[in-house]
Amino acid sequence: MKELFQLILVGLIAFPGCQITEKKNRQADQIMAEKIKAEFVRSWNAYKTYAWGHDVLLPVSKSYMDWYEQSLHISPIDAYSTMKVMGLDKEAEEVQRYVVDSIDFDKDLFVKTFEVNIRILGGLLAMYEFSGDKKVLAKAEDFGKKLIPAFSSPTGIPYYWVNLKTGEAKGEVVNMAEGGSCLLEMGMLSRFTGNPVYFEKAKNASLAIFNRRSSIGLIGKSINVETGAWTDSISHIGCCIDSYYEYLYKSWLLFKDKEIKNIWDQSIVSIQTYIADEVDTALWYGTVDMETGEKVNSVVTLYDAFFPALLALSGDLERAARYQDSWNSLWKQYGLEPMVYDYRKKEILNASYDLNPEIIESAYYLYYFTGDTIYKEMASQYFSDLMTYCRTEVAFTCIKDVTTKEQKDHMETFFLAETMKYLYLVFTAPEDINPDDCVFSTEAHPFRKKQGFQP
Ligand code: DMJ
Repeated sequence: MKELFQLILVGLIAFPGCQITEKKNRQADQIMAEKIKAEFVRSWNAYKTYAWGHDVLLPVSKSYMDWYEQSLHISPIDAYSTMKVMGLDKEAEEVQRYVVDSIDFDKDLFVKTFEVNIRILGGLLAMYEFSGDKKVLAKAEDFGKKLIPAFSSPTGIPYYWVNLKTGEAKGEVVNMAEGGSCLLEMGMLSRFTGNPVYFEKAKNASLAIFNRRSSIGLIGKSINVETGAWTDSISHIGCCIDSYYEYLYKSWLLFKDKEIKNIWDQSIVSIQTYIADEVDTALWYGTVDMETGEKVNSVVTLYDAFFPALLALSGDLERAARYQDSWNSLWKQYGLEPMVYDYRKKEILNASYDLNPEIIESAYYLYYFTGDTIYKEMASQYFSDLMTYCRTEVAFTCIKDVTTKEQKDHMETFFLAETMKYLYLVFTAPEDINPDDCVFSTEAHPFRKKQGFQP
């Protein structure tokens, strides 16, 4: 200890300038984190004022909408873990009480299995992990049980829709993200309840997808869950397949399942061999035929910008940095990212931007793993552009066209769950909330890695 003090003293005497710069940087980060938190609170208050009890805030008309005929309260459940990360305990407690006292999922509604799994089940599990409230776990288990009938297909890949009351499941064609992104939530439910069935169902689904891979190790975009036949045989890493890959690697980190790790190890080799696309000096990931690996097109969606984060997490910092550069250049060109883009033709195919988090998520992981301030600068730029183009009188809204910046009237629930959380985490480091201590779900709900029940 004495030696440490001596060292610090020598450092202070030798490099006083460094100390001052270091302090200034810390202060600047703190100011940014507080600004982001204040914007989160402003948006949350707008939700409470204009949309309380409903799924989504409409931040221009100051109104609300629900996903289905009845509300599932998606915004507050999705936002809770960000509140805890930001230290907003009063707000978080209010949501927790509301979930326990007033939310009943026993509703005769067909819901999208994938979407409610990542937003509602994931949100409830994070709520249980932060609060330790057994009543919250009971809600999560009740909700998880309601999703189980979705896995009753002949292949074990979940149906698109499931009825929360009757358990009827339907919708036999699903994409790979919808079919293969339940591992984290179902695995955490198994860990918390001690009942392995949830993880087993999710794992079967991922295995069923992998077992239908082509001879070159690629999977298609969508499948019939009853026949197991591919209904779209294009292959890529982006929208509609993305979180299938994300959940392979992340569930290895969380549950140490070697079979799943083996799927990831094989899949990433095929991805880098066939899907990676070098264009001049830039790295992109395009679309290929799953059987032959031949290029089909160079169309990407802004969801694909999650991939640098996954590359960084899995240790491939070089490709992660190169791919993030490609996305960052696109963002800089428009001040936001377009939803669909052709990187060879340099042409926008869908100009909307829905407050999506992926590019920010990747900046966060890259900053965390490299410490390179270039990623902090990127995040500052993204926040500043969100403030300029997406901020409304009361909250933030999606954009119809990134070239004109015309606004829509919708604040996605993932804006509170993911976009604001990752922005905040770039500038501050709450204890235990980082990619070493936890695994963030595809909706950015942090699940701690600490050893417990292994499903
Ligand atoms: C989120 O709901 C999740 O990240 C999902 O996996 C796909 N992307 C949206 C946000 O863009």
